Amino acid sequence: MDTDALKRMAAEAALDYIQPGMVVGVGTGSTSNHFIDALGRAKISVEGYVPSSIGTAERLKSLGLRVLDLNDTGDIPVYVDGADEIDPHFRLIKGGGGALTREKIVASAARRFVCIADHSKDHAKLGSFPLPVEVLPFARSFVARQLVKLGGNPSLRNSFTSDNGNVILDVVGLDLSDPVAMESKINSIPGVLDNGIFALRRADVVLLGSPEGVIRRS
Ligand code: ABF
Repeated sequence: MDTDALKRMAAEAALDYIQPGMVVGVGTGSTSNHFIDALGRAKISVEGYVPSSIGTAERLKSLGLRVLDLNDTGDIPVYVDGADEIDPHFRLIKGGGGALTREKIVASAARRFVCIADHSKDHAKLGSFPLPVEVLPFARSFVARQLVKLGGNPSLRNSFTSDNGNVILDVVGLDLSDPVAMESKINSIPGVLDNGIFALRRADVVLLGSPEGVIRRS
């Protein structure tokens, strides 16, 4: 089975967590796109969807699904999104698609975070995938120097502006053996909006598409 089919399998399994009347947070990326398409087919009578990016909002709208503003909802019962890496404690690296800041906000507003991915995202520890850090353009060079002091090697993502008007530094070489500490340390650098470590708000449920079927962990 190809990777895309495995992503679709995980995305469709996430429908089990959606109940009528809910407000549902929706992630960004190719796996989340499969989830949106599955929502379009399932036609569950939810209250609406809070998107984690402009792209996700557009895809939801194109399928006639009701998009809500996070400022108009209370806490969200469930958030469904993909990841770039998942560790055994459900801590994640996200942000390969550049939507990490809004993704973390919606995930943090959610009572349950269901992470959907193909099984290649399952890792014994975090750190192979370059860590995305969203940075105010004004602070790019300063933040890059601070990341070097933390042991990282940052590079500017080419020709990319986030939905929030910012740049992304992709950082390799950081020691992520204590993901909570590194998440906090990076976010304390002035000029950093957020980084792609999801350890303070990790996933609650992980659904992995594999050739043997969907692996469910919670
Ligand atoms: C989003 O989509 C991101 O946080 C993550 O970078 C990416 C996962 O990519 P895909 O679903 O396309 O494999 O969830």
